[in-house]
Amino acid sequence: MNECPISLPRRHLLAGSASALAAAGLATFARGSLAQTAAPKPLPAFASWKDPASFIVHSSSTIETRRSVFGTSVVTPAEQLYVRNNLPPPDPAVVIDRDAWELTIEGVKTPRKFTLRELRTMDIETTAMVLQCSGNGRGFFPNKPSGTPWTVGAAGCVVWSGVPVRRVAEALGGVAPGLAYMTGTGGEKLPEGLDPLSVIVERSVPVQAMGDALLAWEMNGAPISLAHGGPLRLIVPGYTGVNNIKYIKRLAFTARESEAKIMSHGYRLSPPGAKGDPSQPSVQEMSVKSWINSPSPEASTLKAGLVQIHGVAFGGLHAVSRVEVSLDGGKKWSDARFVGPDLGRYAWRQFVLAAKLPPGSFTLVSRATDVAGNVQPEQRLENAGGYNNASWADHAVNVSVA
Ligand SMILES: Nc1nc2c(c(=O)[nH]1)N[C@H]1C(S)=C(S)[C@@H](COP(=O)(O)O)O[C@H]1N2
Ligand SMILES: [Mo]
Repeated sequence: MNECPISLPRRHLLAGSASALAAAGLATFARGSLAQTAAPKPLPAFASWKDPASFIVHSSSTIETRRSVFGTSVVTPAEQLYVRNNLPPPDPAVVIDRDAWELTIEGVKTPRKFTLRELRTMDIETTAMVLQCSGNGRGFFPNKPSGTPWTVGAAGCVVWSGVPVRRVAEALGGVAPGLAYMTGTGGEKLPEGLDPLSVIVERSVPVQAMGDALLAWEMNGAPISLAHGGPLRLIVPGYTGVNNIKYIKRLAFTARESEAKIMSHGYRLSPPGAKGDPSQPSVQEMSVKSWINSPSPEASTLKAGLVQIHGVAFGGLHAVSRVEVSLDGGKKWSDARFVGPDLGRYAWRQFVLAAKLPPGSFTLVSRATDVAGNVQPEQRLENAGGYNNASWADHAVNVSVA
């Protein structure tokens, strides 16, 4: 009780805090924090193990990676990966006794319940993929759609390990005939007094998406944290973030799409001004996209000379095959070079272009092409929710060189 918890001598703690810090040689620290007007929001408890300097904390459930933080070694470390939760996560006890987590499989010949301990006895697979929120890039929409104004940081490239969904389905006699969807349900506790369908996180994807889907318990070489959906998460490579159900408790092959609001009305591509409804296309597959991370828009004036322009590029459902970079906002383009290992069609690739920049102003943009020949578009597709922004023009980085 009398132990001083930090290394400052006890008498300094008893004095006024500013003078105590001055005595400890930390006066600038004290001044810095006093001068700060709007203090940045802290990380919430369930993500407190992350690196605070890497994020823009929009809210306790929307935490964006800073553009300047993305490195060039392909995989996004867990400490720097964005977080998006529509509901508070389950009790942390679920990631203490991980093996006891239960998942029900329905819509197969012999439906049954598995514990995670049982799933671990099946043949595993590992997949690298881009996890990207459907609303990444929403911050560039001029009509300011409601929702988090993410720029580029609601995305990361993540490696997942677990059992392939198709293997589990085969073990249970196969998907029952005529079922067109794979529906995943999150295991969060639902707030009381509300219609469960209005809050539950339940999403359906076309049944073909099961081909490369995983029931994963490991992320980047470690058990999946509570923040990222541990103990068990559905991974649907090539599909936007929301289709990758955290804390999955039910995986069902179904004749129809889920009637949960997050499926029927949320994540729909509706015209500006219109509300989402089941007649509008659903936000599911990702498309070809790239952006420059360095120099970042957060950087101050650059020094004239050689600059390594680097960023990330991915094809969504397809592998990315080419990235071009322009220094003049898209008039002239040069091929960039891919850097580092190719982790497969669903992962992103890092690219770099070395450029000698004289003093002046530059608009740096990148444009990716996938193996199917799809080229990243100049313009976004306008929609009320601000989804699927792949516009290369929107992702431009303006720099001044002196
Ligand atoms: N059970 C459940 N799964 C979920 C969500 C959620 O709120 N609950 N959010 C989805 C959304 S909108 C996104 S963008 C991703 C975010 O994944 P991350 O927090 O691991 O980055 O998880 C998806 N899966
Ligand atoms: Mo999302």
